[in-house]
Amino acid sequence: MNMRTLTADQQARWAIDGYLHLEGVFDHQEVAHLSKAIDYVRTQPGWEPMSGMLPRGHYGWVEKCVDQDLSGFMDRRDILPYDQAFVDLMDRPEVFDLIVDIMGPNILFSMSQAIVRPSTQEFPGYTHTDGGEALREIRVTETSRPLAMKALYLLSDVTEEDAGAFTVYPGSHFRPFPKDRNPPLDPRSPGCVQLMGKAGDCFLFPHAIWHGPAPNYSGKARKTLLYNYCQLFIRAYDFGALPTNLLENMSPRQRRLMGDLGHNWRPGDYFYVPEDQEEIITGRAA
Ligand SMILES: O=C(O)CCC(=O)C(=O)O
Repeated sequence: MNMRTLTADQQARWAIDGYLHLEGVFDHQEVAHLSKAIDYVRTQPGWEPMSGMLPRGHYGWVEKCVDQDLSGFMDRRDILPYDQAFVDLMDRPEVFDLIVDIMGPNILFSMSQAIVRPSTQEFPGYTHTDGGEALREIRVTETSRPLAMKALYLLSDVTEEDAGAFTVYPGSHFRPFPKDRNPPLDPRSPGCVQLMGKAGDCFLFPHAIWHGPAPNYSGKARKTLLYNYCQLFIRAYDFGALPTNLLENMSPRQRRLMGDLGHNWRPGDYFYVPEDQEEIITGRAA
């Protein structure tokens, strides 16, 4: 099976700017389905940040989202169990093929997330790298594969400034960033770009680029899905042990992406990959 690869133009953009914009990955129907699935997630138990109760970056179990208004804030992690469409999105070819081209085949699916950013004057946006305190200190060179990267799917149109856009500091994945500046650099500081896009578009970016959500003063909520991939020897964010309940309904490739190597754990696993790793990830094993 031939997988898609980056075009020469995409390779240059990835190497220089540090992100890619893929237009029209979902059609209207899919956007509507995924958007409804997010509304459903809001009513269900799951993992959410617990402001003031848990440290930054940690998620706790809630019975449902605190805000039941469909346009209110929600940040839900580990969304695969809520809808088969969320599982299928793990290796959707138009996007996944490019991720494999960028990262190579020895990868793990490490996080799924649904975020709703309401229109509000209260939230100024923020800028960060992904992966916590240690990963923030690591920038790989332009000839290296990334340690981790994300696909961000827009489920709302973002076609004007300060409407909850995904923002990036282009090229910041290769440079020291003035992260201790006071006040901190944010989505409205010079050098930051608010990326416009339509519902159904996708942005790809590595963990090391400085990025984050812009404020949303648009009058309407902005919905996104985020899917994170890392090298196989890195840990997943969303589960400490294999989520065996999910594996049953997954394809061999999806199971491998979850970290199911096909045998019980033994020393060396994840660093030295199974012999069929490339076949499984490229779909040639099916
Ligand atoms: O767009 C958002 O709401 C947050 C996206 C982001 O910064 C991230 O996934 O790290």
